Amino acid sequence: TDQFTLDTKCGFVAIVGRPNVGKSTLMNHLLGQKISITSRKPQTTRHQILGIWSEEKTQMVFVDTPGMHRGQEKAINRVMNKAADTALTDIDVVLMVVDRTVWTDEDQWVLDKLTRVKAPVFLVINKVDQLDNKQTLLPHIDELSKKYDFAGVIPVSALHGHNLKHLTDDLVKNMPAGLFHFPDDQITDRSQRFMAAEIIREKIMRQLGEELPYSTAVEIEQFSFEDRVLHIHGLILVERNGQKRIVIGDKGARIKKIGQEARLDMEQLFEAKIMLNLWVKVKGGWADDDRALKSLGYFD
Ligand code: GDP
Ligand code: K
Ligand code: MG
Repeated sequence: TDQFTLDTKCGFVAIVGRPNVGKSTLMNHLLGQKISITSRKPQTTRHQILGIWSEEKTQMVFVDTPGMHRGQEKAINRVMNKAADTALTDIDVVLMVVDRTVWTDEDQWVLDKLTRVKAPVFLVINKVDQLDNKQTLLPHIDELSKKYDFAGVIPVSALHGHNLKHLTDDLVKNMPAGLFHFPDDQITDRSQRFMAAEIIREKIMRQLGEELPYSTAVEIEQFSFEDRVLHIHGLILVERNGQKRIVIGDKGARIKKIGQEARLDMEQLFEAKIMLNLWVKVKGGWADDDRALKSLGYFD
């Protein structure tokens, strides 16, 4: 019999790049689901998140990484860099994402880290929708192609989904034979509780001023179904009293808006009616405290 003939492929694809080039947006669009939170602010992604893409014979497991960056001062930065490094072992393809026609020192720093990776590296030039002059793209692709022996250089718009089919086809070709690692209807390795906390954090990142988002964390205290309604209690942790006032806003307007937007995303992702309650609590210095990070799930 041919019962043992392996006709499926499965592999891991790491998405790397400096902060804000669109790694999480790319993963979400490849999956057709919002798995990883995104915002205009660097360091939105704090955790390594798997996004699982399956079709009949192929499964690709995308690893969205916190952006690689050089700042090591705070514990949270160390953890984020470690997560990005870990993503480079045991992977079959690397997608290095860059922004349009700019190549920065940080891009070079990321590329230098990739020289020890054995897997093929595809360069994804993202945000081409923002190019004023499309003529600059071809010479730029030529120039970047000389920097490294890339398996391919692919211009895309992650936000608008341009050219992503091309990218997916190239990736599928590079997947090794193997059994699926996950059930074909699973889209991420993270729990629904974790996803709920991330959605709340995304709304905070998007709605609040520059200084605040980095000193915020979210804990889910309750996540349970009652009468077919999903009841979620989220605790927003900030470092100072002033920050608490900002998150709550004038007569509670800000936290209400954060809650409304988060609830809409949750209803879509969990396909359920949601009752969401949010609280804000001051918990000093959590971003620089390994123990606090551990309790929030930043360490395994
Ligand atoms: P990451 O830090 O690399 O994960 O970047 P994000 O995915 O969080 O994206 C950073 C910002 O770039 C967000 O505001 C995205 O909406 C935006 N962005 C991502 N991809 C594109 C794109 O293809 N075109 C445009 N115009 N914006 C994009
Ligand atoms: K970002
Ligand atoms: Mg990200």
